[in-house]
Amino acid sequence: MKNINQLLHTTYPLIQGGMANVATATLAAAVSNAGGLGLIGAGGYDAEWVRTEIRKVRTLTSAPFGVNIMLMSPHAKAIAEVVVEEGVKVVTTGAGSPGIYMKAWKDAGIIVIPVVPSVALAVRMERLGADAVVVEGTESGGHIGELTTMAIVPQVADKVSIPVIAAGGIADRRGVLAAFALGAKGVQVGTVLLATHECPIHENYKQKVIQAKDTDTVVTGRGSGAPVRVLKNKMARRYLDMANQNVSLEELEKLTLGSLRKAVFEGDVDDGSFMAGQVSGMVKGLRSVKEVLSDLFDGVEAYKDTLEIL
Ligand code: TUI
Repeated sequence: MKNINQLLHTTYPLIQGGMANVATATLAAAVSNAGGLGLIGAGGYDAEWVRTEIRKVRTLTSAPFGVNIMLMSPHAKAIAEVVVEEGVKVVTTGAGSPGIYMKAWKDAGIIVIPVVPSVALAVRMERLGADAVVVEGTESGGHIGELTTMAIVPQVADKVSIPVIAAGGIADRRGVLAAFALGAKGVQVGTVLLATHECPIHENYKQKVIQAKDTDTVVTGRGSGAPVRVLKNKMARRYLDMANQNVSLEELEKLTLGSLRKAVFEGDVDDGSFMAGQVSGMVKGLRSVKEVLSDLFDGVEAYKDTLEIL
């Protein structure tokens, strides 16, 4: 089995999360230039936005990068075509099954890495021809599944023969080593990249992550079928109040992405939706992306023989 660095042509076996509205060409290029795989997060944007960002990232880095497609987006189908047209090498997907796009992507030679929250989905993705899976624990920020990284990663690793990349709850070298110990061959991180100089979000968002303590995230929308982990604030409380009402998935998506934009662009601490993972409490200050990646991987090689990694 190829390791992640061989598969993705990276220095570190690390993928950046596809964070909607956050993961622009700027962040993707910073992560790729630092030795990981940067991603453009298509989120709720349309296909032409994604095309522009793909072209922009190529002006900022010659290192490999990918595109994350949020499958609940009404633009998913058009974006699925744009990644082929633009010759994107790696696609990750979230919030659904990429089954209908798989053949076209594989025919185009794209490396496809779906993000999954369960064994059943991981097995389905392998059968569909996925090259690897990101297995995302409920510690993550944004749209999440039910299972913790600790519980789900080894269960998936036991059931698939493609490489497993762990996500959720990873913010420093201890998390990376834990992921490898659980059977992962790489990691995906998001929250820890929010508080970086290169991350193109409002200063208030960065400060909220830095100031958060361990218990400062909450999951909204559990009852609606689209649970989303955010930092606690007035907006989150309003969401929780909506839990007992019959809010449609479409409506929730609109509200989620609308309030996410308020957080990302306006730093609206009351009405914004500050998606972030449980490791926010470990993020202590602003750093460069390069510093974050060094902090995640420096010294990990010493465990190479024990953990069969890298
Ligand atoms: O997708 C994410 N995280 C996200 S997406 C997002 S934007 C959003 N907007 C409105 C509502 C909800 C989200 C913010 N954060 N992570 C990957 C992930 N994928 N987590 C869970 C899943 C998932 C869930 C169900 C993957 C597949 C799946 O399949 C269901 C099926 O079709 O069988």
